[in-house]
Amino acid sequence: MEKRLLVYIGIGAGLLSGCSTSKVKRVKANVNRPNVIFLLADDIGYGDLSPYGEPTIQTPQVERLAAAGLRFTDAHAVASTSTPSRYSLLTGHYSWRRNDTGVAAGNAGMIIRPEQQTVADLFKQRGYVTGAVGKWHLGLADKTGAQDWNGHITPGPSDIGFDYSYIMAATGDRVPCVWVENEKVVGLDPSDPIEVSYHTPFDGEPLGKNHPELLTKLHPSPNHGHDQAIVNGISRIGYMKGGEQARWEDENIADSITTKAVQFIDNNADKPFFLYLGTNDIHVPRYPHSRFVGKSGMGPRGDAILQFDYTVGAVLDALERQGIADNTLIILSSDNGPVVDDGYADQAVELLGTHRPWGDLRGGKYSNFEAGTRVPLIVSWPAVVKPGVSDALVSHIDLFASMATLVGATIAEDAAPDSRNALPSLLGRDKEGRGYVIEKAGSISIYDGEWKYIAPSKGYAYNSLTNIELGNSPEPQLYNLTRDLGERHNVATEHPDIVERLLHLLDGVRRGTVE
Ligand code: NG6
Ligand code: CA
Repeated sequence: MEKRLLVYIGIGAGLLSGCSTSKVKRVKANVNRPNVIFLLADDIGYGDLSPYGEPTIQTPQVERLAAAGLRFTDAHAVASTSTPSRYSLLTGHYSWRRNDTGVAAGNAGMIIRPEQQTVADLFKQRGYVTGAVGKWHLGLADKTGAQDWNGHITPGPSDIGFDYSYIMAATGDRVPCVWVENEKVVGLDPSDPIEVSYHTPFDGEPLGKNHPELLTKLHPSPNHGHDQAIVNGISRIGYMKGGEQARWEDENIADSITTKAVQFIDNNADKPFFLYLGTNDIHVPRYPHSRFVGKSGMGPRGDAILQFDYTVGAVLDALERQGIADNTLIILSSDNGPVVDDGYADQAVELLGTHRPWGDLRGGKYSNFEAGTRVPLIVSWPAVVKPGVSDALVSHIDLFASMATLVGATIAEDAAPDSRNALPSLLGRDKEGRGYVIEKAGSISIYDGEWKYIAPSKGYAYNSLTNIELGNSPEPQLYNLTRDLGERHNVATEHPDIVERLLHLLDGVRRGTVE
């Protein structure tokens, strides 16, 4: 820890050096206690936001953020699905070191245990007010099925560092489809209690698979599941009964999240705060508000991107209105890469046109190839960060230690073993970044900024439901991403020495013998 504190002081000095006297004062006043917002999109791909260069989509509010900040071209989520990606982002611990961090059911127990230190704990330790708004997907209560949906759902976000929370338990396509505010379901009528099961349907509750006529908003795609409980004209994964008044309407999800996020900012504008804001956009089921319907020309998937953009704009507006935009550090990113058909017949495939959610990358969500985990990442902190583009190699795994450094928090003895301070890269002082990143999908990969090794695995090479190349192969794979960003040419047999070096590095990280 001492080492990390020293780094912190060093960076403080680095930020100040070379500035004019007046600038020094301004930065000095700001540098230690900025507000911090993690704005985490769901399933938004490398090519889905217009600052990343695809001409087919316009996201002006993300552009506004990018114009004031630093846009990273080589940023990586830890995993290609939500739960393991978010787990690592909040804890600085590789999710693949545990075997219980896969995509969580809506009644999963809490994956981060109260005794585990989180990013939110770091901020709280330093006197910040902390909040989690939006998608959670990290489990609630002691164990699977143990939630008291009609009472206090505990342990919950307040046990892992969040003073305030307004969350959906899992995903839009998983029951229970209700908001949980400070660990209680919002708007619950006690005479209509909620029951949730991931095993057994409830008598008398119609299911999507038997009652397609009740699916007034969206139908599931064939063979994807999503055909169990029907909530507001959309069938979901899992069974749910009761809580009629508390159920969300999908067209209002983004507004609910945005409103609560803006309220959190307004309520805490006079103190330093940390907000973990996870949008539901653009996860399935995609059913945006009518304001966005038809606006992208790409159907609900594109419209959901515009809705995401609106949320970004509302956050920026709130910060400006409160006069705190300059001293707020925003880190915008996505939990994993893009998927077009993820289980609902929303015409995403038919209406995609020439849009490339994955940009120049291969694969998508669930994939070992780069589109699975290379994600948009924009850092904005007007008082400190110079706008521009950074090719530094960065990973969500380092947000934990970077935030500890930023605010001078003490990292607990056994916490965040995989996280390193990357503040110099995130703030634009260091152009290189990490020596390597590790990415987890069906298999595991290691990438050093030029070479990427994908370990052999038994999984399917291709998923015909989502139409995604998963990148699993029984053979070792090696790609030179500098020359072959699209991972077309496996050169493992030509470069056994490089395979050996990366494998050795990966093993060292796995065993904990390499930093
Ligand atoms: C998959 C779901 C998919 C989505 C995903 C989780 C099926 C066939 N597919 O299992 O729709 O919910 O899990 O997405 O059930 S994530 O972004 O939250 O990880
Ligand atoms: Ca996701």
